[in-house]
Amino acid sequence: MNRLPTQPLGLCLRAALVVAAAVLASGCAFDGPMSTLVARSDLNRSILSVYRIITWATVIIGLLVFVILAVVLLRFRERPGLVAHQIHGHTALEIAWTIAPALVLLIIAIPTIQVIFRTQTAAAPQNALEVRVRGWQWWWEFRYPSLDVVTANEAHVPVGQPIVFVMEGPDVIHSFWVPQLGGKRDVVPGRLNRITLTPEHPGEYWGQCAEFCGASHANMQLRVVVDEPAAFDRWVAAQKAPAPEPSGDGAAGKEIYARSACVGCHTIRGVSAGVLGPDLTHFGSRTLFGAGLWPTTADNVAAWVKDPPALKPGAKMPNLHLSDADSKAVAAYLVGLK
Ligand code: HEC
Ligand SMILES: [Cu+2]
Repeated sequence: MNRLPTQPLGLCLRAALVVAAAVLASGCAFDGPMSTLVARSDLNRSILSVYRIITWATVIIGLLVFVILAVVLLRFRERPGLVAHQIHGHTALEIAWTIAPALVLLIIAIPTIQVIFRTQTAAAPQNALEVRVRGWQWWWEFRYPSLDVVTANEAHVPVGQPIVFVMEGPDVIHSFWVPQLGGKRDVVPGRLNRITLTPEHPGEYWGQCAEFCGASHANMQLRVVVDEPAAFDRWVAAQKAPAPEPSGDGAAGKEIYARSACVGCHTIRGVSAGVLGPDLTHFGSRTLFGAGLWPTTADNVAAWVKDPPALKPGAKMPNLHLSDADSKAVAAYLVGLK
């Protein structure tokens, strides 16, 4: 029999690949902030239960196949004097290998269909808190109709209460996705999609637009902050309060804001009522801006106000050519809007 000569270089290469794959795999974080394997809501727990059933079913089938393969390879390996014995058909075997996969599919299908129905229910429980999610190119708006609160990119919700996120698409298709709280839901213009879930642990959960929507799709992040009920009530009260009056640099910034094009796109209650950009009434209370891209510091905000498209490709907020001094003053005003 002809055998391929063992190539030392090829072997080394293969060994190196295996080591590299192992090192890479060890870098996978199963509990990272964007991991779907961490269940922090009832919804994600039910999705994970389906993952688990499918993983175990495939692991068991995989092991079984490899064991049978090994036995067959060893028992029927080439030996002198061994002649293959031809048979034709085996009714019992054929029935068995038709029924077994059907059973496996049934075991997977029943919980999967149950969870699909459970996650697609249109009716939210009576005590659910409604959060209207608007996906804009390239930021998120959150409206709380029952609380009269509007915010952007950072939604707060209370732990233990059912939340119904209702998706509205003002421009193109986006997809709302907070992996630890639940699956993705498309945000489609002309449709109201819903996702209902009960957050089960306080914390800060990361999200990301999951449907390609243009230049800054990758920069369209969000946060859902799950608060204890008392902390949530404090947040609501603070958001409903009027915007604080600025002093010093901030007072000059307010004047510049009020006489610039800003007022056409942004709302600061009592100052302006634009609707094309994020509501800035309590901008300073959000830890990040630009859809999760930068910490809300005076320097970052000044850089943004000076030239948004330079910081975020395609940004729908134009460069208004403010001077350095004016950008700083406006930033001081905005960061003070706690
Ligand atoms: C043509 C409409 C438009 C004008 C004019 C405009 N903005 Fe914006 N602004 C936007 C949009 C849209 C965004 C969201 C950009 C993004 O995150 O992709 C935004 C984002 C911002 C943000 C970040 C908000 C957040 O929570 O992420 C700040 C701060 C801001 N604008 C301040 C200003 C100031 C100050 C002015 C005036 C100097 C101004 N904007 C003028 C549309 C506008
Ligand atoms: Cu997107």
